[in-house]
This record gives sequence, C-alpha cells and structure tokens, in this order.
Amino acid sequence: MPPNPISLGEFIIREQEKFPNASGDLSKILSSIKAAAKRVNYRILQASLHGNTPLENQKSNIHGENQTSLDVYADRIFIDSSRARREVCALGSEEQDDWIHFSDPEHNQSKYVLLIDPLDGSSNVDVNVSVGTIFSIYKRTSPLGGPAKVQDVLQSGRQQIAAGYILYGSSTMLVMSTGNGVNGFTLDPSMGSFYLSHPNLKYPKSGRIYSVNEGNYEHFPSGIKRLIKHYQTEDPKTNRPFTSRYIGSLVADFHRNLLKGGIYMYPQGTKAPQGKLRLQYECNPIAFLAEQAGGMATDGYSPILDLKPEGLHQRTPFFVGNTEMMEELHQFISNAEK
Ligand code: AHM
Ligand code: MG
Repeated sequence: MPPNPISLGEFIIREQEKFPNASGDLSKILSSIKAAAKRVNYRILQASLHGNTPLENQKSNIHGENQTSLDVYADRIFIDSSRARREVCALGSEEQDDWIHFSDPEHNQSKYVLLIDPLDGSSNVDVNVSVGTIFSIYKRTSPLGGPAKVQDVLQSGRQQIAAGYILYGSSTMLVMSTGNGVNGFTLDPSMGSFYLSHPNLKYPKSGRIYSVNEGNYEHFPSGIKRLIKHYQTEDPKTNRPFTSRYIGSLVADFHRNLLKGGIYMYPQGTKAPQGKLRLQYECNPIAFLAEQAGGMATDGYSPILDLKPEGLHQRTPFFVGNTEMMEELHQFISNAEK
C-alpha cells in the first residue's frame, strides 16, 4: 500500500465528485454498507469463541437451510442500517422469505433498491474459513413518491448501478464497482478503516484454477464432465493439469480466481436442476464485478446479467471466470450438445 493510502470514505466522495449533479444517495448507501460490514466483521472475528450455533428454536430459511446466529445477526445489521437511512425503498435478502418494502412516507421518496446475501457460506464460520457478504444496488423503477413495487427487486442484472462483496478472510476486504472498474479495499484493524489496496482489479488474461464441488460430478451435464477431465489431462503446452481449488464460499472462490485467473462453476445437476446459487443476490452482483474486471459470467449459454428474474430467490447454474477459460467452457458445452 502507498504511504498515504486512500480510505474507502475518501474514494466514495471522489467518485461522487465526478458527477456534479449526483444527489449523494448512492454514496450514503455505500457508506452504510461499509459501516454495517465492520460490525459483522467484528462478530465473525469472535465466532470461534462464541460459536455460530444454529438458533435455539431451530429456524430454517426459505431455502430449507438452517439459519445460524451469525446469519440472523448479519441480516439484521444490513436491514436495520438500510431502514435507518432514507436512500433505500426496498430490500431483498437471502434470509428473508419475501422482499421488504420500507413503507413509511419518507422511504416512498427513496430512489434505490438493495439486494443482499448478508452472510454467504456461513457454515464455513464453524471451521474458521472465509465467508462473505454480497450486495447489489439498483435504481427503483416504480414511480417516486409511492410505495416500492415487486418489480423493483426483480430487475435484470444489467440494470445494476453498483455491486460488491465483503470478504471476511485472512484480511477483511470490500471489493466493489459502480460501473467504472473494480476496486478492492482492505480493512486496517488498527485504524478501523478500509483503504484502497487493489485499484482497478482485472482478471489475468489466462488462468489455470478451476473451482467446483466435484462431489456432484455424477450429476453434471456431459460438457462440464468433459471439461473437468480436460483440466485434469496432462498437456505441457497449455500447462495442464490445472489446479483444483474449492473453498465452498463463493466470495472467497471468486476473489481468488479474480486475482489469479480461474473459473468457478456451480452447474445444474439432477440433484439441483437449476444449480444452487441465487440469481438476484449471489450471481448478478458477482457477474457485474466479473464483467467490470474483464471476465465473463453465464449460465452456460447466456450472460447472467441478461437473465430475466421471475422470483427473488430464483436459482441459476453459474459459471464465472476469466474470458479465455469461459470461452473454452462454452465450447465444451456446445460440443457436447452437437
Ligand atoms: P449459502 O448461500 O447457503 O451460504 O450457499 C452458497 C454457498 C456458496 O458460497 C458456495 O460456493 C456454495 O454454496 C457451496 O455449495 P456446496 O456445498 O453445494 O458446494
Ligand atoms: Mg448465499
């Protein structure tokens, strides 16, 4: 890091100054996410002492997964910090069955919509492995002055105006894009501030890491099975076999592949006909960042950002990585279907 690093707060102000007519509302949302992330981070750091136990009255979320105390805590922190301010009119969260409409008159004037996965990969906390928060910001499409409508949280990913993630790893990082490249900020715990540590992140041109849960191999489509075998086959010219790395925490797997070059895959399979990951608050924000970093994200056929969402918790097969590896993936899928 340079001797006088730029803090995330300063960075947000500088970005806003590029748009003299901006209201500053987007900057305020990003600042509130930053503050909420520090609180969640603090709790995660203590998880090995206090545990991340399933809730006493064992609740499961709409996906049938058991919620842990940290899932519920992170969800509450991000929802409360959005509700307390006046910029967000509607919010969709992985942990909430339905979208939330902030219904008081002041929020009817709010221009923005927030979609969030408060704590992705939360079961990893039990074993001291990285987890993440994923967020996505849209402009509302319903008229200002009235209540938000469900279509506000069901916009296609292409309409995102900002997206990012917080990676609670060996360092805590906030990586985000407002549509003008991807920038990464690292939390300096001695200062309690995020500082720009990874400016203008771009995927390397080529990669040799693949990330997939190979335990599901039998259920994968044949193109994906052949691609995995291809990665494993020796070929000095292309530096194969490639390296298999799978944390089981999307943010951490994506972050590593973004820095080193690689592909993350969660394909459809007979056990999960549409894959596991959710389009609106997991795949779209990650896809937005991937494209901004010069990579690609698709469902195997179409760009994730062009898919038309039908429900808040809709799932999709998900493939994301550097362009060279993604193009090879599409070749394998189409060859297998000829
Ligand atoms: P979650 O939203 O319930 O935490 O699940 C999402 C996580 C991703 O972070 C990760 O890539 C994937 O699920 C791992 O799933 P699996 O254990 O099936 O490989
Ligand atoms: Mg999740």
